[in-house]
Amino acid sequence: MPKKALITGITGQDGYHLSELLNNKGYEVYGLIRGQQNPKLVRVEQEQPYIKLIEGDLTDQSSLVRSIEVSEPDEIYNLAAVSHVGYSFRNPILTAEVTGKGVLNLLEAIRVTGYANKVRFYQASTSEMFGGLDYNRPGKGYDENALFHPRSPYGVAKLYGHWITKNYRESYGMHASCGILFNHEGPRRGIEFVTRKISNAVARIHLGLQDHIELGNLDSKRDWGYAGDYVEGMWLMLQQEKPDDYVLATGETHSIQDYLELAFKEVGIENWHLYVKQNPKFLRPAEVDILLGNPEKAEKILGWKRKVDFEDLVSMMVKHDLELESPNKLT
Ligand code: NAP
Ligand code: F7E
Repeated sequence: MPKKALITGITGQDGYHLSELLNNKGYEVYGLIRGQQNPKLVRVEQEQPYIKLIEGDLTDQSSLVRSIEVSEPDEIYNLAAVSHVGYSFRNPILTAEVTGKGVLNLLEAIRVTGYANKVRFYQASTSEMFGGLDYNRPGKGYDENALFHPRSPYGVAKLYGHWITKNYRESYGMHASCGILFNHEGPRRGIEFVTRKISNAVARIHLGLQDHIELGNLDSKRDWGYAGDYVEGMWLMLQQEKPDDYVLATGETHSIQDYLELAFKEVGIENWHLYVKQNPKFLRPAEVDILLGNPEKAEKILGWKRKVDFEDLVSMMVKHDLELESPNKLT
């Protein structure tokens, strides 16, 4: 019998990569999809016809109960969230409902359906829970024992999701693990996130389709890896005998300016400053200045290590967008 996995957030970046990984491993993959007219439904149906889609929403507990009854999963990966930090400042209550309380809705659905001791559960925790302020170990980076100090409604909601998952592990003996993932990107990244916004704009500038890009804070630094590597770590967490929490990161940090420099170089432009304008619209009420992760525990226990480095990530994203935006593309 093939293993069965239920993935929430199936239409997102990680949902794409994780379902590909699990399908290749022979899993039967179920995906929760929300909304009556979700435009991403067509994309999933065309590109990943093997996914069995179940309608549901993290804020609607009855739909979560049904999704478990229908899929009878061995593993559940909770990737669904309001995930954009800037958006969470403008929509903090929705963010709390989905990204925070949504996790409880799903854990309760697991408990009331009698799956607490039958299923393995993954919660998508985040480096945004650290907040970049207590960066007191320069060079070493945040590990699983570092202090949390979230700096956005998103980070605060994720911290609730993190602790309620740990609480269900301790209270009901659930095999529930949290992956504290640092930023991971790739061609499937939403256009509203800075790396994809830049790679897409660089391609369009090169092709003469736009003449500049508007950005907010260019000084913040992130530990950027490739999403395809990180979903492997999620799966490995659920294959362990004991549930636990793990940081997945590259152990390197780079600024937005570093990313801009490499992305523009990819199309032969050395002086990227000429094409970038700062727009206060993209600044946040509070910023996470620097994130650097320490993945030693995941490397030691899970045998996980990122494969794609920063330079290759930037190059991969720009090349993809050049192809996507090219008027001569074959499709
Ligand atoms: P993403 O591309 O923004 O995808 C988010 C997914 O959540 C989408 O499929 C979206 O569905 C779904 N969703 C939103 N609200 C929902 C609701 N009320 N009910 C059900 N589904 C809902 O995010 P991602 O980059 O793949 O990240 C996956 C998870 O990891 C998220 O929880 C994110 O917060 C977390 N995370 C991401 C990173 C990163 O760097 N990518 C790092 C750490 C943690 P629609 O298509 O219907 O909008
Ligand atoms: O911003 C700055 C912005 O939105 C990165 C999510 O996946 O990773 C992601 O959150 C940095 C910030 O990602 C623009 O101020 C400048 O300092 O790409 P981002 P994020 O906020 O790090 C974490 C780990 C998650 O968990 C989240 O779900 O870039 N920045 N100018 C900009 N950011 C955006 N989006 N747009 C700009 O124009």
